[in-house]
Amino acid sequence: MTTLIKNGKVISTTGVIAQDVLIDGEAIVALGAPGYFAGAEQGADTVIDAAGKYVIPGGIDVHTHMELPFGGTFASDTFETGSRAAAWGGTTTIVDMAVQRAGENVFEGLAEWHRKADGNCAIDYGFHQIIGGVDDESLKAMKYLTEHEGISSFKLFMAYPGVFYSDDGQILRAMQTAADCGAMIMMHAENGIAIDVLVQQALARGETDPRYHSYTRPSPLEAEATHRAIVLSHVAGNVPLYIVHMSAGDALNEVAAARHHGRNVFAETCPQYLWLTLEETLGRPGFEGAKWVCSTPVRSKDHDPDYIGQMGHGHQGDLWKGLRMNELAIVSTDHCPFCMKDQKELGIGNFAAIPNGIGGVEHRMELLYQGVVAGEMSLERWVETCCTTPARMFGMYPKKGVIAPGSDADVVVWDPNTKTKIGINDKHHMNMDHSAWEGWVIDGKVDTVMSRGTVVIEADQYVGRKGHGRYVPRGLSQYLV
Ligand code: DUC
Ligand code: ZN
Ligand code: ZN
Repeated sequence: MTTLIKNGKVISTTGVIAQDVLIDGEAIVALGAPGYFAGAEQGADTVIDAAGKYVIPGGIDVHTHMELPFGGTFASDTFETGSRAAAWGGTTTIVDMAVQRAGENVFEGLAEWHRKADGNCAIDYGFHQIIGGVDDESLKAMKYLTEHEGISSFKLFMAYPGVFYSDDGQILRAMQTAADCGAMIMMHAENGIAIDVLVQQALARGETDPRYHSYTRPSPLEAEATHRAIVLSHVAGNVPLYIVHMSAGDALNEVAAARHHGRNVFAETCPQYLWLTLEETLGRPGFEGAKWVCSTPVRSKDHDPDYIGQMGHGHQGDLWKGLRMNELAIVSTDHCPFCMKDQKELGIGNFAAIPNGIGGVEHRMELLYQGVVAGEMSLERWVETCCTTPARMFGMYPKKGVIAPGSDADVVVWDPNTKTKIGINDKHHMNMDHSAWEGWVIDGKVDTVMSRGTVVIEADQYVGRKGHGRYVPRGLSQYLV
């Protein structure tokens, strides 16, 4: 099977160039000036005319939670529904979080995640491993997974005491182990012990609405945990540290300062923190705000009153600046969908019982493209933060994340001239009964999506198949070498 994508503009981290792309089987074999492959066009099995469109590497979402057990229920997307929705949004690889909790065996947790994903995915997938119980056995497993299972990144939690939480001693031990074997530590950086006190106090005052979810997780508790994680990673031998779902300007300042001091510290943010505010979402009257309960929380449009840092642009302005300055290297989604019915509703009358999570795997590429339209970032930076750096950061480059000879033919044709309407009765393919982005009409549209040379989305149709997606064993992070 050969495919020629002609007349498009190929976007890479370094430029936007008119180029044709030749694909043979599962791989990209050559790029040429427009018309260069005219001789091969006759013999090509498929020709895609990308005139007026962009040709970009398939998106890589390095932070998803399909079927995550949380708050007495499970995230509502399976690998089948969630990976299909990802494809609809121009994402061709996800890296999901396999789970181990205190008292559980890491290998069994990982095996369960393989069982859930194997034969069900529309696109390729890899795993990080959540270590919710740091002990001798799980530390040994971290080394084994890095060396033998293609899992080179481990998520720890400074929040959720009694569920996934690790104390500072456990964190330090896990970081030392990661430093020994070259792995990356991913950190959920919120001071969960202090948050739990604020939550209990709020509930005792009768403050039960969804908006109290954000008020009880103020940004200094994200900044403090970020700082503490950075210090611990330094003590553990400058182990690579990646702060997940960063939502606050004061936390970002900690990352910027650490990077300035030469520390191996990286961070991601997510579309919800770049575009949504507490006032417009979580703060809606009644229970509707539950749709936007996630952790870290969506924040106020202004800095919190006790914000420590540069006043002025609000958290969102800080995050966009961080993306431009590479203080934020990646945009992921933290895709963790829950329906309102029977799931978010568990928290009626008690915001702390609302399952935490927003579904977004379908919309990351679309929503970040709005940053290009709004002048917040360049086309090149869009591709860098959503496709190329995720591959490099998590050991998948150059197989993934770039349009180059020899790379997997994970390619998206992007139409910048058409609009997309997001909403439950419009564009929406995640297994949810609502959309966090309901009614948003945005610029640009996913036109064609290829996963390893196979077209999975074309002409507003899903033409892929369950089981096409393969497990991607990953190497060590390539960002530091
Ligand atoms: N945050 C969420 O919003 N959901 C799941 C886990 C997490 O850290
Ligand atoms: Zn988290
Ligand atoms: Zn997460």
